[in-house]
Amino acid sequence: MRSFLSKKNVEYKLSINILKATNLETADKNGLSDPYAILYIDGKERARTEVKKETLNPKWSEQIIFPLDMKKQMRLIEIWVWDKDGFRDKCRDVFKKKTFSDDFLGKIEIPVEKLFKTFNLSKKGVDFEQFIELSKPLLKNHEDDNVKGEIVLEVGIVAMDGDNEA
Ligand SMILES: [Ca+2]
Repeated sequence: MRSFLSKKNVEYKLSINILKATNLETADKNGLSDPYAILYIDGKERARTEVKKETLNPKWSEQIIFPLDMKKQMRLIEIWVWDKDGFRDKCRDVFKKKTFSDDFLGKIEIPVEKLFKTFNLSKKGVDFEQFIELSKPLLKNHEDDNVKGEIVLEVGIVAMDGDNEA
C-alpha cells in the first residue's frame, strides 16, 4: 500500500457500490428472504443497505465513498448479507426457541492490498478514476450455514491532486 500512497499530495478515495445479490438462500417460510448487506472495514461496521423485502435477488445500488487515510492501513473489506426478520418471524422463532437474530445469508472478503493490485495504481498518474465490477460468490461463516448465490459490486478508486483542492 505504501508504494503508491507515498506519491506526494495525492488524495485517494475508495468507492464501493453494493449493486445487487443474486440467487440467495431462502430464509423465510414463504420461500423468500428480506436481504440487506453490511459493509465492514477492518471489522468495523461502516455502512448498511436498505432491507429489500421478499426477494432472493435484491437490487441495492448503494454507493459508499471513503477517503483513504494514509496513516492508517486498511486491510480487509467485508460484506455480510443478512435476512431481516419481522415481528411475525420473531414470534415464530421464540416458539421454536431460536434466538432473536436475523438469519445469515453469506459473506465476502476483499483484501485491500489485492484490490489495489487489480487497479495497478503504480502505473497511473495523479488524476484518474477507475471502476471495476466484481462478482463474488457468498461464503459461509460457520460450517453449518446455508449459503448460496453471489454479490455484485462496483469498486472504484479516485485519485486527485491534493494541491488543487480548495
Ligand atoms: Ca425474513
